[in-house]
Amino acid sequence: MDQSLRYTNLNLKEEDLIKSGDFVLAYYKMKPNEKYYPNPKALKDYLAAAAHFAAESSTGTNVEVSTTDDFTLNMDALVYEVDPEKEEMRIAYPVELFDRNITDGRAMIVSFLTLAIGNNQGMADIEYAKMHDFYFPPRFLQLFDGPARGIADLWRVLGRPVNNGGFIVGTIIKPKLGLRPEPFAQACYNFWLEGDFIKNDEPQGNQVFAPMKKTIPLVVDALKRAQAKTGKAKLFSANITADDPFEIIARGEYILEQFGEFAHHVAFLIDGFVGGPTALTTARRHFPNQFIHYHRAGHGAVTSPRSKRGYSAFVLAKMARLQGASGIHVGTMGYGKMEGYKDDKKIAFMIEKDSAEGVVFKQDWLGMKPTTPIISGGMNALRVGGFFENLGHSNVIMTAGGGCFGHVDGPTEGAKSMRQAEQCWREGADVFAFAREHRAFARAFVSFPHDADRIYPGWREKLRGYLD
Ligand code: CAP
Ligand code: MG
Repeated sequence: MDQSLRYTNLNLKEEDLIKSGDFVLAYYKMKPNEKYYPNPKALKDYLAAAAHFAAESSTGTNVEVSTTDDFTLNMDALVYEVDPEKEEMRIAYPVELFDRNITDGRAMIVSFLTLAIGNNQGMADIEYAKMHDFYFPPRFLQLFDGPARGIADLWRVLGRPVNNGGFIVGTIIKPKLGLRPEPFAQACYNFWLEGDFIKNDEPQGNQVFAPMKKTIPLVVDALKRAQAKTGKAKLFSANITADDPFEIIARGEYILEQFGEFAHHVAFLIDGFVGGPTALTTARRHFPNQFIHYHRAGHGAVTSPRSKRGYSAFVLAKMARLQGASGIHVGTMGYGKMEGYKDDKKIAFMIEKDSAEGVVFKQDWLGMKPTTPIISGGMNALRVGGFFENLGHSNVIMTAGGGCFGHVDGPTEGAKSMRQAEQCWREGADVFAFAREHRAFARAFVSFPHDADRIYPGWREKLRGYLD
């Protein structure tokens, strides 16, 4: 059934939709299924597919229903722009479509997902559809929690300026799993002698070989000893992800109790993609004083450019800021081990600025606190310079697991090599001249020779005598 008369209106102008403040806008790459629409590049067929997509994403189904009344028609999502050749469509969703809390009237990402990336992902007549950008109008944007804490709170704990407080040297305790409490805490201590920030790896929690109630007290002890030894504050991002919100709360409360006077040194890690908006919001609302660290493990299933369904990493990051993530992993923009691209810096800009150009929509955040880009995935001292050259600044958290625990001289020197690498970039120094003066950085060449060959050809000759 062709529903395009009801669910499309190509006379609508995007600037008017934005000016009205009454619509959430979404931009998709969509291809109709040729079995249902023989000419998917033809406007008529493309509109028919887009109309069905909009119907299933708002007020309709695949047939007319007798109960539809005039008010219902006001709630229709409307396709207002298409380009069949480029497989692009834009849909305007009336703000009133989206669910609101009975507790405080606020809006929820889970409702945005259920509609805008819901049944429309599995429709027989749609070959694929993927959201690449969305826009929230002011009156809807303000219904989201946004971050309570941010990198400024971490810089404050570290005793740094709360503006441009600089690079936070982080790691992930590796191996990913398998360390029992004592070696885990020892790894923390060794890194903290030179590093700032440690996170649990995304699956680390309360495994039977490393019960949280044995591990966390030892981590607290390691933090105290490292702070005493270095005279510097140290940070720990503790994973509290679980299926049950009450478990999330129990973990967080236990950890804060154990950290005691240093509870403000604790961030809470939530595996936000697999845990979903409920997990993130449970942490955000129950622990508003803590930095909420959004790990996105699993996101590649839908965000990868190889996936033509779901939504992009850019959309994921925008949703994370709305949910209240203080920081989210944004990838390494082609400089690390995970798939990523230089242009992914658009993700970082969108979540840290108060107004930013997106893929197609400009988004004003109206003072919502920023979400800090967290850089992770195959990073080591040799990859740092290129990354920051692309991003343009180093006011981020970078967590290097293999980059620190794979350093030939261990995690203390690994942490030092990361800090030296950022300093080298920030000072615009010649890498080889800098390496000759900074041993931990020089030893990163020995630690990661394949990277060294690729990034700094001739390094063996140029650093001869400085590598031992
Ligand atoms: C990195 C990491 C992170 C990934 C996540 C890992 O370890 O801890 O989870 O970076 O990817 O388990 O691989 P390494 P992203 O530093 O040893 O690579 O940040 O892109 O979400
Ligand atoms: Mg990890």
